[in-house]
Parts: sequence; structure tokens; C-alpha cells
Amino acid sequence: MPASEFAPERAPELAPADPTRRTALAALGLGAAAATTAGLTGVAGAAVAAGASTAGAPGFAVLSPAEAGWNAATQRYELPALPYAHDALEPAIDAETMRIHHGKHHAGYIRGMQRALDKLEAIRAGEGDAALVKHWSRELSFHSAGHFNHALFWRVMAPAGQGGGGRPAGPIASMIDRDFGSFDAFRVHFIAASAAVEGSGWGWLVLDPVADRLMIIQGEKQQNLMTTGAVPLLGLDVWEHAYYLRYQNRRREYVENFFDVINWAQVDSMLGRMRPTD
Ligand code: MN3
Repeated sequence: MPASEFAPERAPELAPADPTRRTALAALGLGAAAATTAGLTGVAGAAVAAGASTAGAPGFAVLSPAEAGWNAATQRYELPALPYAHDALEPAIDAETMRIHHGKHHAGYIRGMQRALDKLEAIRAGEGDAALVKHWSRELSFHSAGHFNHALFWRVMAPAGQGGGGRPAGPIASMIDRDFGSFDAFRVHFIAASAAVEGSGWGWLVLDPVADRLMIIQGEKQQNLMTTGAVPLLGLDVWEHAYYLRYQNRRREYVENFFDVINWAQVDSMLGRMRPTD
């Protein structure tokens, strides 16, 4: 496809963009396609608040811009700081794993996401290789989902006994009881689903906002299998880089110990952002 098709004559009219729109599109990373593919990119699409003006808008407010590392001044994503020390989740998750996972892996997803955004922008401007749109689009999908997945992951954990572990309270507890039968039944199901992800991926507790119902699903890689429209509320990274230093091949043990550090108040808060009438 010739580059000119990526630089339609009317494009300059959109450039000055109202900042809200620009922020929303940038936050979603996928421009106009984002609205229909938010669920597919997953967490990438659904997890980020698309600018302050849309607070409370269904589907786009699980993470605040600050939680997602969005710098409105530079219009770029940055690595959000961990809300606790590297060793704060011991013994469930060791400090060295946290240091590498956050400082290297998560940072790498953000670099990959920004690189893809920059490359696609260049192609739209006629400066890049238009034949690589598919490549950079795949890169964007993978890395942006990787970024948002991790931004959410850090937030849904807290040190054991200091916000982490125990049982949920509030609306999230009521919904878990309603949709899974009991917290214990939910726990067994979530552990089984997370432990059984094929290869690298995630265990997810998501809200189906249409049925207003919770579901447990699996994600492969960063975004494959993400259900359309699903709003992520609780995610567990089961890539080997998330647990191998401490657990080696014992993924199930890691998944079980994750329950010692789940920050249920945060999960309940995110549910509330998506169901503001509660
Ligand atoms: Mn990871």
C-alpha cells in the first residue's frame, strides 16, 4: 500500500486535535480502531483511563493516567513507580524478581510500545516503510498490552497483612459470591485457570460489562484470548519471568501464594470505577 494512503489530505485538520481526543487516542494506542478492538487488545484497550474528562465512562477507567504511567505533558507513557518496595511482597514474590520484572521487562514493553507508535506516526507522515504497518501494529498490540497488564498487576498487589491477602469486602465480594458461588470456589477456579495457561500468559478476573457479570479467563502472551469487551480487574502474570527465580517449574505454588498479596481493596475500587452506580 503506498504511503500516500496513510497520509490522507484531511489529516492535517486532525493534527491540532483537542487535547482530550489526542490523549484518548494516544492512551488507547490504536487510534480509531481502538473503540472496536479495546477488548481484543485487552487490557491495553480497556485498562486505561482515556484522559480525565472521561472519568466514569464505561470501559475506560480501570487505571488512572497516573497509575498507567501516562505523562500528559510529554504525551508519552513512562514506567509507573511501584506502589511498594521491591521486597515488600516477600515471600510470595521475591525482591530480585520484582526488580527485574518491573525495571527490565515492564520498561521494555513501554519502550516497545512507544517505538511502535513512533514508527506508525512516521509512516502516516510518509517517512516510513508503509509495508511495515502490519509489523508495527502487531508490535503495538503486544507491547501496549504488556505495558497495561503490568501497570495493573503491580496495583492489584500489596504487602501481606498490609492491604495484601485476606478476603475481599464490598461490592467485589458480593459479586464474587453471586457469580462464582463463594470466594473459595472463585479461588479454586482462578488458581486452576492461571496454573493451566499454556506457555506465557495471564490469569484474569474480568468484568463482562454487558451482562454485569464476573468471569475468569486466560490470556496467552500479553493479549491473545482476551475476551472482547472484558474489563480486567485482577490479573496474575504467569510468564516464567514472573516466578522462575523462586519457584522454578512450580507455577501452581506461585499462583497459590499470589492470594497472600492480592490487594482486594484496589480490585474493589477498580470495579467501582467501572460500575459507578454501586
Ligand atoms: Mn511479566
